[in-house]
Amino acid sequence: MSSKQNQTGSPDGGLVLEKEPKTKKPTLYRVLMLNDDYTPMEFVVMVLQRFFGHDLESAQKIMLHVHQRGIGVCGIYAYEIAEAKVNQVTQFARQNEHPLQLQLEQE
Ligand code: TYC
Repeated sequence: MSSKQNQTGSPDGGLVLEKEPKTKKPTLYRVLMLNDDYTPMEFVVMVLQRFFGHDLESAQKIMLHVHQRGIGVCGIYAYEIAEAKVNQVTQFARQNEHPLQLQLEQE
């Protein structure tokens, strides 16, 4: 057998290279936050830090954007995670008697 061959007799050992990689990227969703007239700014900033992992500066920036423009992006996640964030934050806001609303949007 030549040094370039192996037991299958072909140079690549019969290896079939996949045309497509087996891993597929998940469809991503934006978690959007809506403005309202009642939820305190400090509460929104705290939510952005606690549930979406933003630091204080980033959370304040997003909160002000939503306050001024009416809507903004909290984060981008696979569907199950995005949906869980919406449910957790909505529950937390209602427990604290705030009308804060979130939406999902496919990227
Ligand atoms: N508009 C609210 C206020 O003036 C603050 C606010 C910001 C509420 C962002 C919701 O998603 C929101 N207290």
